[in-house]
Amino acid sequence: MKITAVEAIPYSVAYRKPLRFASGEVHAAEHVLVRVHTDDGVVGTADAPPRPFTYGETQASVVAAVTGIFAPQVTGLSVLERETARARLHRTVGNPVAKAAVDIALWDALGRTLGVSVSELLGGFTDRLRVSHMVGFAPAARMVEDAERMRDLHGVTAFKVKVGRRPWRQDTDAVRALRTALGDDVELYVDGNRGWTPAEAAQALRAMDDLGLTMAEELCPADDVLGRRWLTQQATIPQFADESATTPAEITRELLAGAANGISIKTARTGFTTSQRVLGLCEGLGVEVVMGNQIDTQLGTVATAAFGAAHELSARRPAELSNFLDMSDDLLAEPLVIEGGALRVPQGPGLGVEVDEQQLARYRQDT
Ligand code: MUC
Ligand code: MG
Repeated sequence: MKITAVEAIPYSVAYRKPLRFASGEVHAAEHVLVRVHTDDGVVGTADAPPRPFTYGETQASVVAAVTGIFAPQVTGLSVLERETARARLHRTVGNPVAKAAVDIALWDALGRTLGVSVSELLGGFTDRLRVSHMVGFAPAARMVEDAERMRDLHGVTAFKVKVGRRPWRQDTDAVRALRTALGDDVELYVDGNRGWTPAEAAQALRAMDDLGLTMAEELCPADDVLGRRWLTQQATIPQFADESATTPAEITRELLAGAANGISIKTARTGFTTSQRVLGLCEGLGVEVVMGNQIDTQLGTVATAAFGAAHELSARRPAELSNFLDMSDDLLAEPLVIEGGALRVPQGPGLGVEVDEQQLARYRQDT
């Protein structure tokens, strides 16, 4: 059960259709595959998607942090010593995506060692999640086509629409076009990725008041401390925090300040061990969570699904699990399937999925 090595393998897989949003755009999954090896020959695996525009991490910085700092700190620990591993990782500030991947790979190794699914180890609440699809920036008609394709091919009936462009009317018009085309039975909510000022956000929310949105995520810059509080206090739908609330301490501050009333949990940035703390905090403070997407590959999606399905609170809302469908290829041996608007959590030991070594050899960038 002892960790003998931790690898960090940079790789790149292109997107067929890039995702565009207010803080950036992603054309290729330039990620890092993290693998934890144990002395029993077990290998735990996780995906690290660097997001420089959110956390400052890059593919090279994730490789450097994992191999240079974290691997020596966890090598020699048992895969059962997850709290010790977490404490050691947290001696270093920042680097959330690198830390999260080491944590998830460790849980995968633990599940494989015990022969149990990680989702069951974490809580085992359900074995499937309803799926929400993120619709990126495009002309309104193309955004409608994207959502209709997801509904027709995969039965998806919940959509997170990217907003935060200027002028804001192009976004409110696109959300209106989606509501008109998809009807009242689908769930729509919006994510601004910090694109609007509080005044723009308030105007845009008023312009969408009749569209039955269920929530709005991160409409304004995280540093607009009073502006975000002002917006949340007047909004008629819950305001969810994503980039402004990436640690338990930030989440506590945002919620107690009245600057948010829901939290996006991303396993890509808080792994499983810290995501459980985030979830407990949200439950204790009585706010909803959404399982968010960090533009995840299939492996990243499996981690989000394993965690989301493990607990009652994280399984309530549709989880953002579908954007891997826009990638040109993937590393997993068996593709994930979204059917009837839901994703079934893979059931094997650990995360229940295998990386295809030939695919990894094809896309890795370090050889
Ligand atoms: C989101 O919820 O903001 C966009 C960038 C990223 O890291 O995650 C996405 C989705
Ligand atoms: Mg977001």
